[in-house]
Amino acid sequence: MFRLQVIHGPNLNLLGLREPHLYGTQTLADINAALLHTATALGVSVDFFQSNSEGALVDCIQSTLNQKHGILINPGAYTHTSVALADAIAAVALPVVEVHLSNLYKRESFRHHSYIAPLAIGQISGFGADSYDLGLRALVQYLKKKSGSASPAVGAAR
Ligand code: CA2
Repeated sequence: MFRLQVIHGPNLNLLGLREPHLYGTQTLADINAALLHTATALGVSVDFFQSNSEGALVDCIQSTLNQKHGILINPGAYTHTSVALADAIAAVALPVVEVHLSNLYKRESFRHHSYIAPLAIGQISGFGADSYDLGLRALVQYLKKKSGSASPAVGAAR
Protein backbone atom coordinates (compact mmCIF):
# COMPACT_ATOMS: atom_id res chain seq x y z
CA MET A 1 0.00 0.00 0.00
CA PHE A 2 1.32 3.46 -0.85
CA ARG A 3 1.94 5.59 2.22
CA LEU A 4 1.50 9.32 1.66
CA GLN A 5 2.20 12.40 3.75
CA VAL A 6 -0.16 15.38 3.54
CA ILE A 7 1.42 18.65 4.69
CA HIS A 8 -0.36 21.95 5.32
CA GLY A 9 1.66 25.12 5.79
CA PRO A 10 1.16 28.31 7.80
CA ASN A 11 -2.27 29.72 8.66
CA LEU A 12 -4.12 26.84 7.04
CA ASN A 13 -5.26 25.85 10.55
CA LEU A 14 -7.58 28.91 10.23
CA LEU A 15 -9.44 27.54 7.21
CA GLY A 16 -13.20 27.93 7.50
CA LEU A 17 -12.79 30.21 10.50
CA ARG A 18 -11.48 33.36 8.77
CA GLU A 19 -11.54 34.82 5.20
CA PRO A 20 -14.08 32.34 3.73
CA HIS A 21 -14.41 34.59 0.63
CA LEU A 22 -10.77 33.79 -0.21
CA TYR A 23 -10.24 30.25 1.06
CA GLY A 24 -13.73 28.75 1.42
CA THR A 25 -15.84 27.54 4.32
CA GLN A 26 -14.36 24.09 4.87
CA THR A 27 -12.13 23.66 7.90
CA LEU A 28 -8.79 21.86 7.78
CA ALA A 29 -10.45 18.96 9.63
CA ASP A 30 -13.10 18.81 6.87
CA ILE A 31 -10.40 18.74 4.19
CA ASN A 32 -8.45 16.02 5.99
CA ALA A 33 -11.61 13.94 6.45
CA ALA A 34 -12.38 14.22 2.72
CA LEU A 35 -8.79 13.24 1.86
CA LEU A 36 -8.99 10.23 4.17
CA HIS A 37 -12.20 9.18 2.42
CA THR A 38 -10.58 9.46 -1.02
CA ALA A 39 -7.41 7.74 0.18
CA THR A 40 -9.40 4.80 1.53
CA ALA A 41 -11.27 4.50 -1.77
CA LEU A 42 -7.95 4.54 -3.65
CA GLY A 43 -6.37 2.00 -1.29
CA VAL A 44 -3.59 4.24 0.04
CA SER A 45 -2.74 5.45 3.54
CA VAL A 46 -2.36 9.11 4.49
CA ASP A 47 -0.86 10.92 7.46
CA PHE A 48 -1.59 14.59 8.09
CA PHE A 49 0.61 17.40 9.41
CA GLN A 50 0.09 21.15 9.76
CA SER A 51 2.43 23.74 11.17
CA ASN A 52 2.92 27.48 11.12
CA SER A 53 6.63 26.97 11.66
CA GLU A 54 9.04 26.59 8.74
CA GLY A 55 11.42 24.39 10.75
CA ALA A 56 8.66 22.01 11.82
CA LEU A 57 7.61 21.68 8.18
CA VAL A 58 11.22 20.91 7.20
CA ASP A 59 11.33 18.26 9.97
CA CYS A 60 8.12 16.70 8.67
CA ILE A 61 9.45 16.57 5.10
CA GLN A 62 12.70 14.99 6.34
CA SER A 63 10.71 12.40 8.33
CA THR A 64 9.24 11.02 5.09
CA LEU A 65 12.64 9.70 4.03
CA ASN A 66 12.39 5.89 3.68
CA GLN A 67 8.93 6.05 5.31
CA LYS A 68 6.59 7.45 2.67
CA HIS A 69 6.06 7.05 -1.07
CA GLY A 70 4.90 10.57 -1.83
CA ILE A 71 3.95 14.00 -0.48
CA LEU A 72 0.89 16.18 -1.04
CA ILE A 73 1.70 19.70 0.14
CA ASN A 74 0.11 23.10 0.40
CA PRO A 75 3.12 25.13 1.57
CA GLY A 76 0.97 28.25 2.10
CA ALA A 77 2.95 31.48 2.03
CA TYR A 78 6.23 29.52 2.32
CA THR A 79 5.57 28.51 -1.30
CA HIS A 80 6.88 31.92 -2.31
CA THR A 81 9.70 32.35 0.20
CA SER A 82 11.19 29.11 1.45
CA VAL A 83 14.46 27.80 0.09
CA ALA A 84 14.52 25.58 3.22
CA LEU A 85 11.33 23.74 2.25
CA ALA A 86 12.57 23.40 -1.32
CA ASP A 87 15.91 21.99 -0.11
CA ALA A 88 14.13 19.46 2.14
CA ILE A 89 11.90 18.34 -0.73
CA ALA A 90 14.89 17.99 -3.03
CA ALA A 91 16.73 16.00 -0.33
CA VAL A 92 14.01 13.39 0.21
CA ALA A 93 13.56 13.04 -3.58
CA LEU A 94 9.97 11.78 -3.32
CA PRO A 95 7.17 12.49 -5.78
CA VAL A 96 5.48 15.70 -4.62
CA VAL A 97 2.22 17.33 -5.69
CA GLU A 98 1.81 21.00 -4.75
CA VAL A 99 -1.73 22.22 -4.17
CA HIS A 100 -3.32 25.61 -3.54
CA LEU A 101 -6.87 26.55 -2.70
CA SER A 102 -6.70 29.83 -4.62
CA ASN A 103 -5.54 30.40 -8.18
CA LEU A 104 -2.06 31.84 -7.56
CA TYR A 105 -1.92 33.36 -11.03
CA LYS A 106 -5.05 35.48 -10.50
CA ARG A 107 -3.50 37.02 -7.39
CA GLU A 108 -0.59 39.36 -6.54
CA SER A 109 2.55 38.85 -8.63
CA PHE A 110 4.60 37.76 -5.57
CA ARG A 111 2.37 34.66 -5.45
CA HIS A 112 3.22 33.73 -9.05
CA HIS A 113 6.60 32.28 -8.10
CA SER A 114 6.90 28.96 -6.26
CA TYR A 115 10.16 27.53 -4.92
CA ILE A 116 8.39 24.15 -4.73
CA ALA A 117 6.93 23.89 -8.24
CA PRO A 118 10.20 23.02 -10.04
CA LEU A 119 10.59 20.04 -7.66
CA ALA A 120 6.99 18.82 -7.93
CA ILE A 121 5.41 16.40 -10.36
CA GLY A 122 2.80 19.11 -10.82
CA GLN A 123 0.81 21.90 -9.21
CA ILE A 124 -2.98 22.22 -8.77
CA SER A 125 -4.19 25.71 -7.97
CA GLY A 126 -7.57 27.39 -7.82
CA PHE A 127 -10.15 24.68 -7.12
CA GLY A 128 -10.69 25.44 -3.45
CA ALA A 129 -10.76 22.36 -1.23
CA ASP A 130 -11.09 20.24 -4.38
CA SER A 131 -7.44 21.10 -5.19
CA TYR A 132 -6.44 18.69 -2.41
CA ASP A 133 -8.67 15.89 -3.70
CA LEU A 134 -7.43 16.38 -7.27
CA GLY A 135 -3.85 16.50 -6.04
CA LEU A 136 -4.22 13.27 -4.08
CA ARG A 137 -5.71 11.51 -7.10
CA ALA A 138 -2.91 12.81 -9.34
CA LEU A 139 -0.23 11.65 -6.90
CA VAL A 140 -1.74 8.16 -6.52
CA GLN A 141 -2.21 7.79 -10.28
CA TYR A 142 1.42 8.81 -10.82
CA LEU A 143 2.65 6.28 -8.23
CA LYS A 144 0.48 3.47 -9.58
CA LYS A 145 1.61 4.08 -13.16
CA LYS A 146 5.24 4.30 -12.12
CA SER A 147 5.18 1.06 -10.15
CA GLY A 148 2.87 -0.89 -12.45
CA SER A 149 0.29 -1.02 -9.57
CA ALA A 150 2.50 -2.69 -6.90
CA SER A 151 3.79 -0.51 -4.02
CA PRO A 152 7.50 0.10 -4.56
CA ALA A 153 10.08 0.18 -1.79
CA VAL A 154 9.78 3.41 0.17
CA GLY A 155 12.29 6.10 -0.73
CA ALA A 156 12.37 5.18 -4.42
CA ALA A 157 13.71 8.24 -6.19
CA ARG A 158 11.51 10.40 -8.42
O1 CA2 B 1 -4.19 29.29 -2.07
C1 CA2 B 1 -3.50 28.69 -1.25
O2 CA2 B 1 -3.73 27.53 -0.89
C2 CA2 B 1 -2.31 29.40 -0.59
O3 CA2 B 1 -1.30 28.44 -0.39
C3 CA2 B 1 -2.82 29.96 0.72
C4 CA2 B 1 -1.77 30.79 1.46
C5 CA2 B 1 -1.20 31.87 0.55
O4 CA2 B 1 -0.16 32.56 1.21
C6 CA2 B 1 -0.66 31.26 -0.74
O5 CA2 B 1 -0.19 32.31 -1.57
C7 CA2 B 1 -1.75 30.50 -1.47
C8 CA2 B 1 -2.38 31.46 2.67
C9 CA2 B 1 -3.07 30.53 3.61
C10 CA2 B 1 -3.80 31.36 4.64
O6 CA2 B 1 -4.88 30.62 5.10
C11 CA2 B 1 -5.84 31.28 5.79
C12 CA2 B 1 -7.00 30.61 6.03
C13 CA2 B 1 -8.02 31.23 6.69
C14 CA2 B 1 -7.87 32.52 7.16
C15 CA2 B 1 -6.68 33.20 6.93
C16 CA2 B 1 -5.66 32.58 6.25
